[in-house]
Amino acid sequence: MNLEKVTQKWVGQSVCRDEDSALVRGEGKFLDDINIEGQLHMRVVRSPFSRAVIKSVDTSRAAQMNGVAAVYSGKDLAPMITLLPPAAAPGVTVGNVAMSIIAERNVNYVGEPVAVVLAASRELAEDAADGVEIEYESLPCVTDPRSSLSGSVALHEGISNNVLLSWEKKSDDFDEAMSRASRIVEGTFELPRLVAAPMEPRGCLVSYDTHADKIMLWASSQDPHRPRSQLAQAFGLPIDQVRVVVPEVGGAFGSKGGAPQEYMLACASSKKLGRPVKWVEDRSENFVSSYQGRGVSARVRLGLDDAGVFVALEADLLADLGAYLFQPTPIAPYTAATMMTGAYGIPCVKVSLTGVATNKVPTGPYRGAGRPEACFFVERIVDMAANAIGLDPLEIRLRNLIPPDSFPYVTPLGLIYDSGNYEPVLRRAAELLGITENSASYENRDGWLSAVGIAMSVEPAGAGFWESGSITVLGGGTVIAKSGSSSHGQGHKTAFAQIVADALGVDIKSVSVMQGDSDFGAGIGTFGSRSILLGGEALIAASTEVRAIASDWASSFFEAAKEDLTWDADGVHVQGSPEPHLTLFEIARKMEESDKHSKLAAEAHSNIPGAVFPFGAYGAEVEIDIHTGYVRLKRIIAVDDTGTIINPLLAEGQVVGATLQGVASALWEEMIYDADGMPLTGSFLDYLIPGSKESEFSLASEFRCTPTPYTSLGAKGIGESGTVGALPAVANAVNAALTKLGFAGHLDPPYSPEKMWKALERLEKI
Ligand code: MCN
Repeated sequence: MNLEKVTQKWVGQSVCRDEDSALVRGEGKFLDDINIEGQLHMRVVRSPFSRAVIKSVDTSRAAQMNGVAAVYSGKDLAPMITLLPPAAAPGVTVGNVAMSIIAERNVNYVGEPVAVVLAASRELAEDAADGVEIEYESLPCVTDPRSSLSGSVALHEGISNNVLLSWEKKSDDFDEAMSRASRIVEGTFELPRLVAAPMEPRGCLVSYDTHADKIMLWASSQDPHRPRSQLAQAFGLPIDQVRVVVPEVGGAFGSKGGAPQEYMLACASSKKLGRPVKWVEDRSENFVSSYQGRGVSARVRLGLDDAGVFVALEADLLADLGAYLFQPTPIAPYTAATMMTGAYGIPCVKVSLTGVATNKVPTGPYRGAGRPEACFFVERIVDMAANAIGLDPLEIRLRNLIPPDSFPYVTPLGLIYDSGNYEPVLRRAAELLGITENSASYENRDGWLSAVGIAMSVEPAGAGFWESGSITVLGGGTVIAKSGSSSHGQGHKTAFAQIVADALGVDIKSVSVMQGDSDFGAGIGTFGSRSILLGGEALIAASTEVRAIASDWASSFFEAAKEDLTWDADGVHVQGSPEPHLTLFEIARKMEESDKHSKLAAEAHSNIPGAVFPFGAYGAEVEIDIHTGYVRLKRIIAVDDTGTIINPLLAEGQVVGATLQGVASALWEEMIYDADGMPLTGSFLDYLIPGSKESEFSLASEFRCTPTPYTSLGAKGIGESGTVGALPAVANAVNAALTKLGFAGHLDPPYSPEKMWKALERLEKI
C-alpha cells in the first residue's frame, strides 16, 4: 500500500465560521429554548447571610401558593445526593470539606442554596420563593484570607486555621542558591476575585426516569462528560444511565465545567416529583452562586547574581478559596503555584501554596485558571528586579529565558515543557512595541505620560491527556465527525472540519461535525485549551483508521496487494492500472450496498504523555493622565507561539477575546465584598466588564510556530493566552509609568480611576 500524504489544504486557512450563519439569524438552540411537556421550573432560595445558623425553614406558605408543585429544603434533598470530593493533584493536601449542595444547618456565603421551589412557570416559582420563611441567626464572618488564617472565625469543624488546601516544593539546593544571590528583590502582589460573566447564564433541564433509574440532562455546559460523571457519582448510578446533551452555549469561560449544585438539586427534585425540572439562573444569581476566579496573592523573592541572572525564586501563594471546596476549586491555585518559574531558567525554587476558607462563594476555573496569576506574579517581580539592578526589562528577560536547546525542559517545580523557542517571540513583541534594549520608554505629552510594558507568557495546555473522536463516511457524500470536545463559542465545528477534510482528503463542505452528546461515547471535554491539541488529534487518528479500512476494502475489491494501491486527490487506485479511482464515498457506498450493517467508520483516542506549553510575548502601551490617574490603553501586542495553527482567523479571535478579558482584569474587573461578606459588585452596574468603548485600543496579533512533538499535527492551545499575557503587560506598563512619577513599589490591578487617583494623591503628599 502506498499511502501518499494528502496535501494539506484546509489546515492553516482562515475559513469563516460555519456555525455563524444559524447563530446570527437567531436559529441557534440554547438551553432555554428547550422545553418538555410537564416540566416544572425551579427557583433556588439563597442565603442572604454570609455566615449564619439556620434556625428553621418553613415551606408551608410557599407550598400553597399558586402553581407550586413542591418546596424542598436541605433535609429533603441533601440525603439524596452523595457529595463529590475535590479534585486535587497528587501531593496536594485538601481539607475534608466537600462542595455543599444545599445547606442544612449552617450557611457560609451569600447565595448558598437553602431551599428550592418547583412551580408551573418561572414567574410563579420566583413569587413563591419569597414565601419560603427562613429564620437565621447571623454569626461573625471572615472575608479576608489573611484574617481567616488567624482562625478567629473557624468555618468548619476541626479546621481551626481554615486551611483547606496546601502544597509546597523546595529544591534541595535552594538555600545555598539563594545565599549566593548578590541581590534579592521582593514583592507582594494580589489579584482580586473575578466573575466569568458568560453572556448566557447557567441552566439545565433534567428528567429523572424513576422506573429505569436514568437521568436525561440538557445543560448549558462546556461539555457533556464532566456533568455526566458527576451526576452519576452524586446519584449512585452507573455512568451509562446518565445522558447529557449540550446544545448551543453562549460562552462559559471556565465557569460551566461540571454539574453545579443547581443541576444536582434539579435532578433530585425531578426524581422526587417524577417530572422534568428546568432551572435557568438570572444574572444576579450568577454573580453570587457561580464559582468565581482568581483571588490569589503572593509574596515573591527573586535572587539574582551580578550579571542579572536569576539564581533562585521563593514564593508563598495565598488563595481565597471561599466557603467550601467545589470539585474544581484546587485546580487554579495549584496551577499558579506550579507555573511560578514562567518562561525563565530559574534553577532553584521554594514555592508554597495555602488555600483558606472565607465566607464567599467558592472559587473555580476562570479563563486562564492559575496561569494569569502565576504569569502576573513572575512578570512583575522580573520588572521590579530590572528596576532594582538598573537593567532594561527587555534585557533582563533575554538574559534569563529558557534557551531553545533545553527542550524538553524540566522545571524545578516538576513540569516538563515540551517545546519552545522564546527569544524570537520576545524580540518580535519588543520590535512591534518599538523598544530595544536600553531604549527609553516614556513620553510626557500634554499631561499624559505614556509608558510601555512587556511580559512573557507560558502556560500548560491539554489536561486530561486524551480525547475521543469518531469518523463515519457515508456513501451519500457526507463525513460525520464526532468529538468528545465541544464548542461553547470557540468554533470547533469549523476547525475540526478543516482537520478532518485534510486527513481524509475530502472537501470541507462534506464534513459535518457533531459534538455535545454523551451518547457519542466517552470523552473528556473542553477546558484548558485542549480541544484542538487532543480533540483534533483524535479525529486525525480516527481518519487514519478509516483510510486504512478503506485501503483494506479497496485491496480486495481491486484484487491487488495493498502495496500496489495509491491514494491521491482523486481517491484510491492501483498503480499503473487503467481501472478508475474510487473515492472514499464510493467505497463507503459499495460497503453499504454489500451489507446494510457495514459502515466505513472508526473511533479513536488521542494520547499525549503530558501537558504541552504554548507561549508568547505580550506588550502594552498605556497613557496615564498625570492629573487624575486615568489609564488609557493605547496598544496591545500579542506574539503567540502555539505550534501549528488550524485557522488563523479563529485563533486570532481567541487572542482578541482572551486579551480583552486580560485587559479587563488589569483595568476594571474586581468582585468586591464588604466586611460582612455582602457582594458590593453584584451586577453589571458596578462589576465593570468591558463594552465596545473600552475595546478601542489597537491589537496587533502575530503567530510563530514551534510544534509540539507529542502529536502528528503539532498544534497547541490558544484559548487562554490573552488572559495570561495581557494582564502583566498592562500591569508592567502602568507600574513603569508610576515609577517614573516617583511611586515606590508596586500597585496591584485593577488600575481603576479611584485606585490610580489615590496612588497619585499619595505621591503628591510625599
Ligand atoms: N485554534 C487554532 N489553532 C490552534 C489552536 C486553536 O486555530 N493551534 C483555534 C480553533 O479555532 C479552536 C479555538 O482556537 O476552535 C480554541 O481552541 P483551543 O485553544 O484548543 O481551546 P479549546 O477549544 O479547548 O477552548 C478552551 C478555551 C478556554 S480554556 C476557555 S476558558 C475559553 C476559550 O477557550 N472559553 C471561551 N475560548 C472561549 N471562546 C468563547 N467564544 N467562549 C468561551 O467561553
